Formats: sequence, C-alpha cells, structure tokens
Amino acid sequence: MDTEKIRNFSIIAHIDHGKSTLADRLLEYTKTLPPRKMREQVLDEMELERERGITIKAKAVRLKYKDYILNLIDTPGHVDFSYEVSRALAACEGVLLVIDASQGVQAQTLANAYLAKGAGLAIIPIINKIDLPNARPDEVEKQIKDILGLEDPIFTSAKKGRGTKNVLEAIVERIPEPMGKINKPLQALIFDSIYDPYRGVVVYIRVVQGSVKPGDRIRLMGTGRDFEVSEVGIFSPEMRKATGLSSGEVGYLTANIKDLRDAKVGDTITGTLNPVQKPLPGYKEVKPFVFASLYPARSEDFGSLRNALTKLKLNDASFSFVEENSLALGLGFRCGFLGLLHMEIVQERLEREYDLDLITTAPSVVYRVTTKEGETKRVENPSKLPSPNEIKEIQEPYIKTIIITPAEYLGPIMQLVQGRRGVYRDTRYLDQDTASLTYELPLSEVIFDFYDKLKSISRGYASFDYEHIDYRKTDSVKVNILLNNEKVEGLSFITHKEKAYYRARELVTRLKKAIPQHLFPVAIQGAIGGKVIARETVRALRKDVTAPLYGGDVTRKRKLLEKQKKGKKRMKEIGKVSLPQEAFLSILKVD
Ligand SMILES: Nc1nc2c(ncn2[C@@H]2O[C@H](COP(=O)(O)OP(=O)(O)OP(=O)(O)O)[C@@H](O)[C@H]2O)c(=O)[nH]1
Ligand SMILES: [Mg+2]
Repeated sequence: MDTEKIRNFSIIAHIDHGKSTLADRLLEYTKTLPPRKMREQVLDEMELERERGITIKAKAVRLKYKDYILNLIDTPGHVDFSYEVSRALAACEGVLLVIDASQGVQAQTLANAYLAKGAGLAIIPIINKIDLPNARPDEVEKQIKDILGLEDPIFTSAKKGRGTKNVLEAIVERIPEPMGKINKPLQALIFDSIYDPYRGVVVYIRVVQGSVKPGDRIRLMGTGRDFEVSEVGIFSPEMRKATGLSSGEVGYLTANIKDLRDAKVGDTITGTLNPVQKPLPGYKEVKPFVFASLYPARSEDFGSLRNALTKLKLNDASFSFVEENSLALGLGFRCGFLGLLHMEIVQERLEREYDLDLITTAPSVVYRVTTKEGETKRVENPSKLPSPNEIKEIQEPYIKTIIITPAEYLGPIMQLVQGRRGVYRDTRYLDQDTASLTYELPLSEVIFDFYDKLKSISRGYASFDYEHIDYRKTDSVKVNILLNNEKVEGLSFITHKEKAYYRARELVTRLKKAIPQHLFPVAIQGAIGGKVIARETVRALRKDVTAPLYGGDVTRKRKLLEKQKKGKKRMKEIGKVSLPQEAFLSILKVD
C-alpha cells in the first residue's frame, strides 16, 4: 500500500454535535456498508449506546474514496471518555472537528481542539446541523476563527446528507499522508484492545513504520513478550482479514495473546527478529478517579458478581475493582471509575448483561492521607480513613474546569462554582454573548449533582469540561451514619468541615424518607467521631401485613411473604433494618 493514498483521521466534537451521524454519511457515500445494513449512528453498536444515543467507545472503520484509503475513528464526546479521544488521536494525522451550528463552540469543542492541536494534527472544522431553524453558521464560523484560529470550515447537515462530498475532498486535500517508511523495522502503536470470545485478545493498531503479516514473530515492548501473529485485518466496520498491514495503516491483529494485560493500550509492537530500540511515546495511563462500592443485593450472588466484573474488565481497562468486606453490607467490591457516567454504565451493564441486582454506594473521590507517622496512602473508601488523631494531613484531587455559557447566566454560575469551593481563574468572551469561565475546584464538589445544577441554572445552555490537575490540602472530615446505633459503612462520607453539619442534616432527612417503616422505630444519626450532629427517627409501623390473614389460609400467607421478599430485592439488611437502594444514593442529592 502506497502511503501517499492513505489518510488517517478522527472525528471529534462536543457531545451530540453529530460525529456518529457524520460518520454514517461518510460510510454511506463511500458505500462501505450496503444500504440494508445502514441505520442511524451505525457505529454505536452497544445496546446502551443506542438507547442513550451517545457514543461510549471509539470505533475505527476503513473507507475507500476514489483511490484513497481513509481510516476513520469515531470518538465519544462525553468528558468521562476523553481518554478515548486522546488515544484515537495518536493513530491519526488529522481530525474533523464537528461543531453544531445552533450551539457553536462548547466546552468539549475547546478541550478536544486543544488535544488535536497539542498532538500537531491537521484540523478541519465542520459546521454541522445547518438545516436547523436556529442554526447560525456565520456566527459559528467567526467564533472558531477568533477562538481557535481555524479557517475554511465545511458546512454540513449530516442528518440530511448535505456537504458530505466536500468533507471527503477536504480529508484528501487537507490531511497529510502518514510519514513512516515501509522498509524500516516494524513499529506499531496499540490504540485499543478488546477481548473477543472467538478470537481471544484483538489488538487495534496503527502501523507507524514497517509491516506485519500472519506468521510474523512480534514483540510487545512493554512486557518484552513475544508472540506469533495469527491474523491481521481491517475494520469494514466489522473485522475483515487482510494479507498484511504496512506503514500508515490502521487495523487489527491477533496473536494468541491470552491475557488482555499483555496487550496494553499505548504499548508499541515491534518485530522479534529486527526490533526497534525505542517504543513510541504511548499514552498517559488512565486512573479511575471516582470510587463506589458494589454489593450484590442477595449475598449468594457474590461469586456471579466477581465473574461479571472480571469479564467486563476485559473490555474496559479503565475501570478497577478489589474485593471488600463491610460489616454492614457483607462481601462486595470497591470499584474505580472515570466519572459518574462511566459508573452508571458499568452498573447498568452488570444488571442487564449479567442479571444481577446491585446495591451501589455513593461515589467518593480518592483522598491522599499522610499519617502522623509520616506514611502517605490513597484512601479510596471513606471507611478506610484513619481516625482524626492519626492524621497529619488530608489532600483531595482538584480539577481545572472550563464552563462555556451565554453571558446572561455568568452571575448565577459563578455563585454556584464558588459555593463549591471553586478558585476563580479567568473569564473570556468567545463572542458578544458567549463567555468561557475557568475555575479550579475539588473533584468531590463536582461529583455531587454539579452538572444538573449547572444545566438547570443555565436552562441547558452551559457546558463544561474538566481535567485533573493535582491534589491539594483540605480540611475534610468523615461523617458516619448510624442506624439504631449501628454504623453503616456504605453511607459514611468525607466532606469539607464547613459542609459537614449541613450535609449530615440533609442526608439524615432524606434517609428518613427513603427508609420504610419497620415494626420498631429506626433511629438515624449522623456523627463525626463520637459526636452526633444530626438525628431523625422513622416511627414504628403498627400493623403486621399478615395480620388480616390471621387464622386464614397458610399458603396465601406464604405467598404474601414471598411477594414482599421479592419487593425487597434491592434492599440490604443492616442489623434488623432494611435499607433500599435509594438510601445509598440520597447522599448524591444533598447539596
Ligand atoms: N437536525 C440535525 N440533527 C443532527 C444532525 N447531525 C446529527 N443530528 C442529530 O443530533 C443528535 C446527536 O447525533 P450523534 O451523531 O449521535 O452525535 P455524536 O456527536 O456522535 O454524539 P456523542 O458520540 O454522544 O458525543 C442525533 O439526534 C442526530 O440525529 C444534522 O445535521 N441536523
Ligand atoms: Mg457519537
């Protein structure tokens, strides 16, 4: 394959600006898929992607346009998955930056454009959705010129199929061909890897130089392990065997790799016989930032939950889990996620694909704690926080956030962010009535309903993006929740000292509403150490549900109890108290 005729690009944008729909049009125009296989956002294959109408995982496809080969990678727009974008970019020479003509530049537009610039890629701006009645393509053209210095946008309606040919022409003309040489030793970047039940580990690669074909011996430079290539191929979009892949090409290979951990994303593949000396730059490893515990509602499901997590992890290296044993909740797992959406998705997949009923505790960030003895540790679970008299210092993760909003909402938004301990950095005007705000604030303040608040304050117009910056010293305390004097670990939380009283009071009130009445009173308390700071009581229920059946038919009575038991599926017994799933999530709603 002549590299002169290859173009590798990603489609990047703010969430919902039309990346996957534009990909549809490119697939259609180039007849990559027969019409009977076309459907809307055809690359979003996962059931959850289709249901929610969002892309979760990046997808690669090869297109033929004239005598060119185009390798397209469609990426997700949601901030939780931005690591997918940075990975995709490393396999490309250019990007299509899609911008919704009715919304203009949004937070992830900026964030993704900067990523592409940083990687030195050619950027083709695409102003999409020009069919919408409130589209303002001229203003958006001016915005991207002023803010990003990008010119000559292409105007499209991905929905109506307008501008598709211009996009293809621009790809060919404006994105450079790949640089590597075919007659050099093999060097290929792993930009993704998945576990396929039939093929085993499938490694997605971008060949930077040299070539690879079945039968070749390859070395994964990260681990130094050697394998024999059994199959190579391309994405069309389903995997299709090829005779080989050479410099500049994007495709996949399998090599009897058993463990996904051997095929680490970001690693470099080279030839065993003629290896290169230095690996490619690779990626920053993604670390989970948000942690929550998952417990099976029925304790006998613990083994199935472990199985399900192990399988899920095979295709999602960004999430982590370790076994944990809680006095109150029994055996479960402490899991790490990239953000709240990621957490929701993992939980939903477990419940659906593996038919599990789960109790999920409220998410928490990782704290860095230095003890008086001078030891520093990561605390991923509030229950593991050392007692106050052992702690010298607590640090919590901070993020830098960009919020883009119509100027009229600036005031209330600044108030919101400052209430979340935000440190103001800067305001810029993107045009007359759109502003971008930069703040630094604790991640812990964002995982509690920040996004919902931002959306409601701005009537849905503000968008935000963030990146992790560092850990900073914080004045935080742990609040324990007790039910009839028994500590419930899944409910305790770490919060800033100044917010402890308020949060404890709010949570206790919410729990009162969420906990059903029992045959005895349930005392709910919030406490810091031994000091109770909030208290409520759920009054006892008088009536026994089976009382009306007294003396009656025993089978009916048993049926009724059975029915009740089913209704309790997502309840957890804490001592004698049944706690519904909502109780664990009420913590999230406290503001
Ligand atoms: N009117 C109009 N709607 C469009 C156009 N392009 C996309 N849409 C709609 O916008 C919504 C989002 O489209 P997607 O293609 O899923 O957006 P995306 O950028 O891939 O979204 P994520 O992958 O979740 O970030 C869908 O309802 C599309 O039908 C367009 O040109 N005009
Ligand atoms: Mg998409």
